[in-house]
Parts: sequence; structure tokens; C-alpha cells
Amino acid sequence: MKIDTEIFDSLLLNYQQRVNRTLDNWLPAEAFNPIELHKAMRYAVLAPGKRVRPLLVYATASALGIDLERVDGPAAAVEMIHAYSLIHDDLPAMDDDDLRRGRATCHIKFDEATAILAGDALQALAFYVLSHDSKMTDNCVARLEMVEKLSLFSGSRGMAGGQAIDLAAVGKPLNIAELETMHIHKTGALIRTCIQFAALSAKTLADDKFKALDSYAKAIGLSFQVQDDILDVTGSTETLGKPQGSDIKHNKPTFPSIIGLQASREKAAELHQQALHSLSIFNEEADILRYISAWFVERTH
Ligand code: GRG
Repeated sequence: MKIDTEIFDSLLLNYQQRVNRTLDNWLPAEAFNPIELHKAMRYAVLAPGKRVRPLLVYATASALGIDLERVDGPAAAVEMIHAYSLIHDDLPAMDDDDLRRGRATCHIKFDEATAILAGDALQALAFYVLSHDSKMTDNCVARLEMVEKLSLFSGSRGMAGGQAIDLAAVGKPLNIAELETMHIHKTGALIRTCIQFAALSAKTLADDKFKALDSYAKAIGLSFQVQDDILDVTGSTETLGKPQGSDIKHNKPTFPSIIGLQASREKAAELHQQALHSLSIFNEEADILRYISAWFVERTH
């Protein structure tokens, strides 16, 4: 792979700006009633997040030669689900955090009831976008499959289920397999959804390519979380934009707490290699996906 950092960074910036515009267009204006709720939704979604999930939708679409307009809706929908999960995760009943994306968390900025409703409404809006966006695939079966994937992977057998495992694990010794199962659900499921959204937007896609992309998604879903656990130990609150040491404070099992920092770094590097291997049937059209995998394990926030 020929790494041209400048080209790839500008491509990713372009994708970030693209999804920010799409999100801005779909989110109800603050002037519309109920004003506080719409303010809270916009506040949480439009805060400066990395937009990792939309980037994956666009990068996969680009690797498959799909017109990006077709995946604007899916990219925005998955970010709305992610934003809802962050709002709810920060609530007093869950992690009780007051800093997110470098700003006060939604329930601190507004109030708890508004934050809960903002999360609920964002979840509903994601499905509205998927069912309503006219620029997406004209294949109704593929569109319905996207609704199916997002509901499955964000629900009790995906992200919300992973969160339930996480909450039940607080203060309990987990082994590495149990920790991986938790993250495969909590973080990995939504990352797999991103890749599948792009795959479903393709007019046709050979089965071996779909399997290769899904296997890539599984590897980076876990490497992203391993790096997240590492950064909770080695990062700073300022760079992370969320409280450093939060996992330790909440007595949560993490990769560094179970296998140590060095082994966690090796694990992340191994998952990156697995991701690259999964993409071996693709040529340079998938270099952006290779670049994202490297970024996931090198990132500092
Ligand atoms: C409440 C249903 C429900 C689910 C919550 C995903 C999740 C489950 C909670 C989010 C908190 C968390 C630490 C999840 C692990 C995944 C993760 C590293 C999220 C942070 O994602 P980034 O780094 O955040 O992409 P930004 O702010 O850049 O979008």
C-alpha cells in the first residue's frame, strides 16, 4: 500500500464535512417546537466528534465505486444512532459523565429528561432518514435490509446489548473472551453496520467481497475499542475531549487492565494486520480503508 497521508487526510476531511452538512440538513431546526429538544439534538450531534462511522460508510462506498450521494443518508443515520448512544451512556444512570467531545454532556447542558428524549428522538430520526431519503439506493429490498441491519445491530443483540453486558460487568473480573464479546456488541456491531450500509448500496457485490469487507469491519471494530481502552490510560482529558481514566474510575474491565498495556498494543497491531489481510482481494481502491485501519490503532483521541 502506498501511503499518501496528505491525500487520505484531505479525503477524510471531505467526508467529515459532507456528513456534517447532511446531518445539519436532516436535524430539525432549533426554531421548531419543541425548541429545547431540537436544540439538544443538534447540540449532541453537531458537536465535534471524529465521525468515524460515517467515514467508514463513505470510504467503503468509494472502494466499491458507489456514488457518495447514495450513502449520505446511511452515513448520517449511523452517526445519529452513535450520538444517541453517547447521550444515554453519559447519563447519571449509566456512566454519569459531564464531558463529551470537549463540551458539557447533553444532560448537563440541558437536563436529564431532555437528554433522554434527545437520544430517543435521534434514534427515531435515524430510521426516518433510512426509510425516507430519496437519494439512496432505488432497491427497496436493500433499503429494508439497511433498516433491518441497523435495528438488529443497535438493539439488544448489538450495541444496547453490549451496553447491558458492560453495566453488568462493572467491578467484576472478566476474562479476555468475555471482554471481547462485550465490545463486539457495544462498539463492533455499529461499525459492521457502516460497512454493510455501503455494501447494500452497491448495485451488485460479489459474495467474496462482501465477506472480506465484513471480516475487515470485525477486525477494526475491535481494534478501535482496544485503542480506546489504551487511550483511557495513556491519553489526556484535553486531547480526548472526555474524561481520561473514566474506565478505571468506573471500575470497568478493559484490555490494559486484563492483559496489560504492552499486550494491548500488540493486540491492536495484530487486529490491524488482520484487517489488512481481509482486504487482500482488493487493489488500491481499498487503500482508504487500509489507511483508516492504521489510523484506528495510531490515533491519540
Ligand atoms: C446507551 C444504548 C446505549 C448504548 C451505549 C456505544 C455505547 C453504548 C456507549 C458509548 C460509550 C463508549 C465509550 C462506547 C465505546 C465505543 C466508543 C469508543 C465510543 C466513542 O466513539 P468515538 O471515539 O466518539 O467515535 P466521537 O465523539 O469521536 O464520535
